[in-house]
Amino acid sequence: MEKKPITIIGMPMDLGQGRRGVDMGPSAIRYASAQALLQKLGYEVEDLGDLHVPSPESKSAGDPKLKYLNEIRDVCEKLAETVSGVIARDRFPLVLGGDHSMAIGTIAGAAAQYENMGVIWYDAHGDLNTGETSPSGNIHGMSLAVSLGIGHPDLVNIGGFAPKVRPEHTVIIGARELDPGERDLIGQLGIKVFTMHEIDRLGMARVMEEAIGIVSNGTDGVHLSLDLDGLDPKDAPGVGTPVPGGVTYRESHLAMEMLAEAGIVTSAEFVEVNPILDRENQTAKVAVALMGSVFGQKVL
Ligand code: B3U
Ligand code: MN
Ligand code: MN
Repeated sequence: MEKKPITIIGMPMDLGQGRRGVDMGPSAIRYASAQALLQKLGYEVEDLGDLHVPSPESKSAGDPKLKYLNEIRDVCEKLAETVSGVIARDRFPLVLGGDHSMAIGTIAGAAAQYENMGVIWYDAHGDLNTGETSPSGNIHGMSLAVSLGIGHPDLVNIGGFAPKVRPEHTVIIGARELDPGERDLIGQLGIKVFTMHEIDRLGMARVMEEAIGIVSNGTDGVHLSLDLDGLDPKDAPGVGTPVPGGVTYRESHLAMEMLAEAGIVTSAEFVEVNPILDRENQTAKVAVALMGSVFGQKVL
């Protein structure tokens, strides 16, 4: 398979949620030797460093229903430009986070380069809230809705077009905590959600076969948005909102290996790694191990 050169972008984003430390996620993932692993797998890798994100202490949160809206809009615009530019140079953007509000920027940038992009949202949550339905006002719980064109216009129109992705090209994997408004939206839009129930019942192999079918049907690119809280907190404890009963380390590797075999992923982000809440950088190490599988690492 073609080994497209990889560009790493750090996004020290922590304005989309309330727990400090997730801005250090990119450093923790780099410290877990992401670049060295990818080079060992035969990729040419460049690292653009971190984009600038203002610290929450230097700003006021503003509207409690959409905290740090203006700041998140501005940094996501910048991330979108960066990601779009990387793809235009025929490289694979690999974005390190950072809280999940950054996906608004990553997806805007990738969708600018693909006509019809599929999205795999690997997460304990749906991130399908709006300012009206969110119980927290945290934008990291709204980023998938925004990418589907639903939410505050300042976020929805980042990059100058909307929506970025269509519900029929979107799958959520690992969901086990959804708010009432998110459930309504899933029903309205008909998004395919593989909750933990389906993963337990069908097994990860079957879930991934179906998921790959959905995101690659009629699409010319696929973005992987992997929230580490999709995994079980025993395997990935360093996340801001752990939810028990998650996807295991093994199942997650299988999922990533199947994506690599399918050869469909054209951009990726690994988000919500919070080293302050972690144990000896375990969650960043898991992120890097999963990256290895997405980029084709095999035992034999
Ligand atoms: N659904 C809740 C909680 C949440 C969303 N994403 C994370 N937590 N990581 C909310 O605030 O929207
Ligand atoms: Mn998330
Ligand atoms: Mn989550």
